[in-house]
Amino acid sequence: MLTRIDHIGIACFDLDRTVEFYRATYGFEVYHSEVNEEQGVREAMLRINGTDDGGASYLQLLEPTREDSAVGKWLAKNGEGVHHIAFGTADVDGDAEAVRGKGVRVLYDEPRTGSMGSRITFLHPKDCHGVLTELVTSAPPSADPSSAEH
Ligand code: CMX
Ligand code: CO
Repeated sequence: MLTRIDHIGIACFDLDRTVEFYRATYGFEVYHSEVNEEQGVREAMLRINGTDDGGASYLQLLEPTREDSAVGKWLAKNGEGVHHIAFGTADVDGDAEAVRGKGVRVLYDEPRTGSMGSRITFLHPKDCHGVLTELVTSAPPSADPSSAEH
């Protein structure tokens, strides 16, 4: 069951400048940052609010690490902007299978590693009315290697 907006993914050309925009304009601070080579992104998570399922909602700012990555290709075509939305669930495997059973293409056979040790998968935007949609199960706090220092 999808219980929150986990994050909104925003593609940018310059992560540091975009982080500074969100800090200077709204006062949002970086909660966590990492490079995910599999996804081809350098990213910063800005925590916006906690949610009543015990999780949180973030902005995920994304700079491509290579031109042929999903975000690199998208930026070249569209410029900066909202790239995807992500719903949080306690069971990404089960929810991905349920969605697949409804005829929506799930891009990965098995969830992969996302921000802060989460497990993620994606639904094809052409099957979701033009919205690239991610499903996320957060790592339990103790299993998140970054939780101590973010
Ligand atoms: N939102 C909406 N539509 C999108 C899209 C997006 N983010 N990305 C691509 N599309 C559309 C394109 O506009 C194109 O439509 P048209 O044929 O009408 O022009 C179509 O989908 C195919 O796009 P493409 O440029 O040829 O790109 P690919 O098919 O090679 O890749 C996708 C598209 C969704 C399969 C790929 O982006 C993907 O695998 N995404 C999942 C992984 C990802 O996005 N990782 C980065 C984020 C990591 C994280 O969140 O942690
Ligand atoms: Co994401």
